Amino acid sequence: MTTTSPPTDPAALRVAYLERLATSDEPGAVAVAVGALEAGADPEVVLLDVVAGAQREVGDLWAAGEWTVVQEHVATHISERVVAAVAQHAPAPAPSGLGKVAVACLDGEWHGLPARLLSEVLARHGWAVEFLGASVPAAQLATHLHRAGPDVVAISSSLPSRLPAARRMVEACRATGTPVLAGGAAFGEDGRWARAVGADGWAPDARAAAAMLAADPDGPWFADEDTGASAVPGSRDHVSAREEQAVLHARRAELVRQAAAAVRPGTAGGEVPDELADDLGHLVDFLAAAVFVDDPGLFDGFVRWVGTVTIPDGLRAEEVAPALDALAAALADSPRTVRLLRSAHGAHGGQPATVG
Ligand code: B12
Repeated sequence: MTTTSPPTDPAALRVAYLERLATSDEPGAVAVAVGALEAGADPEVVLLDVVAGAQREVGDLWAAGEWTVVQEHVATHISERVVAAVAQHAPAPAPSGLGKVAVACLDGEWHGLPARLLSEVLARHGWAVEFLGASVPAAQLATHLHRAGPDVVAISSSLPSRLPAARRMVEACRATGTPVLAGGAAFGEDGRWARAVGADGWAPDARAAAAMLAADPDGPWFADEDTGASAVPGSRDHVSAREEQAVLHARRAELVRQAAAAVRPGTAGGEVPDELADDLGHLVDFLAAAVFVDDPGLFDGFVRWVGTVTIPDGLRAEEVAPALDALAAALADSPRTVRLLRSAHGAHGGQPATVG
């Protein structure tokens, strides 16, 4: 006897939804979501367990090389439309007076859908929400906060490499006196890097954020003054971390060329394939972010990830170790950075080349 799962079962809906994304079937994807709502599904479940759940799987399929970046783009566009269809079919209630929240992605952060999902959910919990979208420059955000005067600013990022930008955004928001709530994969599984950049609070997902803001609409939400970073702001350690991060930032293009020449000698003095330059650029950006928050775990995590991703012409698993060595040789004057590069070999399951 075959058992059919109820029309509101999130796991079954996610499978059906992903099938629609896989065939670029926008009307079909909208029908899965609206059908679930009509069957009594909670809009939050459709947004967070079906759409967001499927989007994570889209990311894994892309990283595994099973889906192209174009398929990911088409799927994400359809998911944006489905989020709009859910909002139209099951509108959020009028704001309940809890307050006003502005939701913005960090400068250079193009993952707007996570922040959009957060905005939809907070609106359902009675907040007056302003969604400011992807890649918002910190200075413009501060001007907007002065003008619009929200009670809370929610900053979003999916890439830990954007943490230096997060610090700039927190400082810009702090100058307006607006409490800063941070979230998204960029800030680490336990939010430790939200502390490190000085945010007033962090939540793992939209549900937790809504619950936290309902319990305490004003913040700050981090209980203690522990910034989580081992380097006390202004201390020698902190300054040297910022100096080494600035070196990585300033020398990014040159370091990418040097690492490319080391892993693919044929590119020396010539063109570096875009995908390889892109991956090596991310390697330098994640290294700079790890130096910035003084956490080797951040860079080790990226090195483990980059070794598993199959991007045609991108950095190959066997090229990671020589790239780490080339960067260590080029950055010999940055002791903290070299320490992270050497420890990352372990995360990649290898040994650093003996220098000298
Ligand atoms: C769609 C997508 C894109 C789209 C984004 C378009 C859009 N409109 O969002 C585009 C094409 C722009 C893109 C680009 C890139 N992407 Co992309 N992307 C994705 C993908 C597949 C889905 C994102 C999504 O829809 N998320 C929606 C749901 C899933 O997000 P969520 O995290 O659950 O959101 C919740 C929480 O984070 C939280 N939250 C989020 N923000 C906030 C804020 C606050 C204040 C709070 C409290 C909570 C909170 O609440 C949300 C709702 O519950 C992810 C896969 C993934 N696992 O996320 C990869 C992914 C994030 N991308 C990745 C990468 C590498 C990139 C690129 C660098 C690729 C490249 N080489 O160019 C670029 C970087 C561009 C940039 N600088 O931003 C990697 C990151 C890996 C890593 N090591 O960090 C991922 C994980 C894919 C993978 N599996 O490897 N990407």
